[in-house]
Amino acid sequence: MKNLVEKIKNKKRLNYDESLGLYELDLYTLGALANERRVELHGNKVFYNLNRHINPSNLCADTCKFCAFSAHRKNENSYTLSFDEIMQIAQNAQEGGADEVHIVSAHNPFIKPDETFGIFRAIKEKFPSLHIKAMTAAEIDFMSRKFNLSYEQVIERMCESGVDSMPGGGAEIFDESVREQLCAGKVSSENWLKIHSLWHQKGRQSNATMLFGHIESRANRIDHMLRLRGLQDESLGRNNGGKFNAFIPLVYQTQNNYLEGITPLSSEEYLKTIAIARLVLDNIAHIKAYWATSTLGLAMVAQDFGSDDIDGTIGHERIQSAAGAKSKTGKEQSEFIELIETSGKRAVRRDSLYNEIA
Ligand code: V47
Repeated sequence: MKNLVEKIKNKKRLNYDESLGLYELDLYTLGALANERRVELHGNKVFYNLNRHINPSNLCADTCKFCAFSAHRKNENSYTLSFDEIMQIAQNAQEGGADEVHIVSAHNPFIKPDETFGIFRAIKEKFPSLHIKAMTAAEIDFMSRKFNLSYEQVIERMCESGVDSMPGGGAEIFDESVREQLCAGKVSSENWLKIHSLWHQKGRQSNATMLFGHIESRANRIDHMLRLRGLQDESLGRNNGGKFNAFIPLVYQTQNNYLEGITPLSSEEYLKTIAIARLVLDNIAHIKAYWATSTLGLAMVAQDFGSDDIDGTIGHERIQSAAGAKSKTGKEQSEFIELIETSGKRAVRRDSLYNEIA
């Protein structure tokens, strides 16, 4: 353990065994090491943004066991927002001062690519100041298979229609055997990484998530982080601006889905994983404690354990709140600022690519 701590202090890259070994450190030693790295990178800043989530439909061809948001066609709770409804949400977002719309849909086979791209184009034309963060790699893979388009073609159309960056969803856990149990039939790990790589090759930026606290092991989490670190090395090596901006560990929410008997993740395990992410992902600038899955209180504590971001105000959150998270109604900027400032840190409103907004 002494050697491992030395290696971290000397900023040496950690291998698989060393990364996994970090879980054996006590929480406070680990947290202090991660905090040191966080302070070097970001000082006492805590980043947040003003955003609005838009989920055009919950009607889904896939049946991921962890998901409480998706609905089958014959389920009376299934919905698909109209073009006008989506435009109205975007207008409200802009009028409410949001900088970003985060648009993620279930894999609805009845929505044609022209409709999806038409919405992005219309939002960009009418509200050019809104950054469009849209389409997970899982959605891109689904559209590609369903409508016979290559990944390159889907990505080209995203760029043409005004999508600015990609969200990090759909990554779940990369280990193939766990993935098979959780979300068989959805985008493979290899293709999730390939799609982000193609996006980065265009000089574009994206995020990466990891869903944890279900049936995965600690080793699976480390494997997940190392695959992201590997891709980020390649993307940064191109030097064209394409990269992952943030790593977002999502705490699995346990209600209303098809995974049974899962003990909710402890706060200690959450904080250890945030700290380990900060130390292992030496090439990803930001570690986001997404308040919707961790609670805002724990997201704030995570700011002393390696994280530097709490995500955004959201507006109306549907995915995690369907599975029990207390995130349905979003947050006010004033609450973020008050919490961050009273914790002795500096609240920094950012845009979607981490440029600071005065
Ligand atoms: O990929 C689904 C997750 C994700 C559950 O890029 C669940 O800035 C917890 O990716 N418990 C979508 N999580 C959300 C997402 C995201 C969120 C915030 C910011 C960004 C970003 C991306 O939601 C899915 C899936 O892993 N999810 N069900 C659940 N029961």
